Amino acid sequence: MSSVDDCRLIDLEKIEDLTGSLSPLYGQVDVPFVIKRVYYLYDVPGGADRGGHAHRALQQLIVAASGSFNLVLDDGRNKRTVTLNRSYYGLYVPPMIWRDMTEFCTGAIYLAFVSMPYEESDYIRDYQKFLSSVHTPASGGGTD
Ligand code: T46
Repeated sequence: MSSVDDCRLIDLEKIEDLTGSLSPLYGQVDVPFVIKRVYYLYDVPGGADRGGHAHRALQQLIVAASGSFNLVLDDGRNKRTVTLNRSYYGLYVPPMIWRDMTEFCTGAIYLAFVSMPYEESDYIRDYQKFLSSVHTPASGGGTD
């Protein structure tokens, strides 16, 4: 079962010159999975909160491509808040971590590289179900 300590910041390469900065990212090199999908959140109203779910199997690398936001990570026993505000850090989040995204600044862009196509059945959106799943021995997240 994943723990919030398994969520780790990964330093991405930063190539900079007077005209700006660029960070390349390779699946299975910078992130420990094959990248199957990329999505991004934008036009999030300043101060808004999103998230409120866990993924049964999905792994993610999350980057603040612009601006800042917080990720509140919860493994069912411990919580940890990580602020992302630099585009050359990625936060790796393994499966079965409940996450809330809070305090988006105006103009923030949340960029995610993930290990699976979109599948609603991979989401746990009920916190009590999440707690039951992580507190059941040998649970892989179960089904709804
Ligand atoms: C995560 C947090 C931190 C799609 O149709 N395709 C997609 O690839 C995605 C990501 C979403 N959707 C649909 C599903 C929902 O009807 O877009 C709607 C909003 O998605 P969701 O509830 O997942 O949005 P967030 O911002 O709560 O969650 C997102 C990611 O989905 C999720 O993986 O961990 O950011």
